[in-house]
Amino acid sequence: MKTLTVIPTYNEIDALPTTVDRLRAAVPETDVLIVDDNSPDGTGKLADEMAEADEQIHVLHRTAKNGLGGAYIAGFQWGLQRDYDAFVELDADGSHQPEQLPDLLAALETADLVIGSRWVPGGSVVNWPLHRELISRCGSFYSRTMLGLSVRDITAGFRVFRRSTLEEIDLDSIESVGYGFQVDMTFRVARQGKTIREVPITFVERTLGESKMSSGIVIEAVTNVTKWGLAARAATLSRKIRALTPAG
Ligand SMILES: Nc1nc2c(ncn2[C@@H]2O[C@H](COP(=O)(O)OP(=O)(O)OP(=O)(O)O)[C@@H](O)[C@H]2O)c(=O)[nH]1
Ligand SMILES: [Mg+2]
Repeated sequence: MKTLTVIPTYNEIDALPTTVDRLRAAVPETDVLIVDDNSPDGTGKLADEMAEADEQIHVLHRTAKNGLGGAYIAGFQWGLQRDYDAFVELDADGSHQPEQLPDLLAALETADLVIGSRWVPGGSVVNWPLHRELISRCGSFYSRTMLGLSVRDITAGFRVFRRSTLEEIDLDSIESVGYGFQVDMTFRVARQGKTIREVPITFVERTLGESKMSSGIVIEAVTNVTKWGLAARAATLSRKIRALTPAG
């Protein structure tokens, strides 16, 4: 299976080299695509140097900070124009352990989307402040309930998609920029009736660089989940009413 690991970056000059080195050591066969949003700290230039030294590393430069969702979509579109069979999402900041990627890839043999999960038995977080854990757990619970999904870690960003899964999603219609993007992707895959598997991972709080998490990102995710959940309920209700109404 030919795999592309997409790593979005914004100001990750300190963390990126270690993450990529660990990834190349743990899964040497994966190609890597770094999607940089013109980071002021020079991450894009560093990525170019890394790509020059390793033919399996590629870089996509975007002109402005446009959110994690937009970066992933651009990365997926780049890969879909090529012959990759599977697409990995991996943060640059060291929170996702590349050494656990083989577990996710193995699970893809019987799934269309694999999610590296903090909130299933065996999953864990290391050094995460309590308020972050609460936001994540509550966010997953709310999304799961609103959208009628059984996924435990719905905002998780360590994932593997089969090519066919991405091909059936209209990527241009994805609106979320923050981690609502992860919820949106999960919801769309589930609605296609595809198989989603969660694999336990150890999520480690970043030690290098700064978080891009903001209240705006949380508000965007909650607003969108509420909107999608209500729209899905309205659609079900109108189907039921139509079924009860005699034709003609
Ligand atoms: N290209 C691009 N990458 C981004 C953007 N925002 C975040 N990223 C990257 O996406 C990954 C996850 O971002 P983080 O800041 O770690 O966000 P997070 O993991 O939700 O938050 P923390 O847990 O606090 O680190 C990192 O590799 C970031 O550099 C963006 O606007 N553009
Ligand atoms: Mg992070």
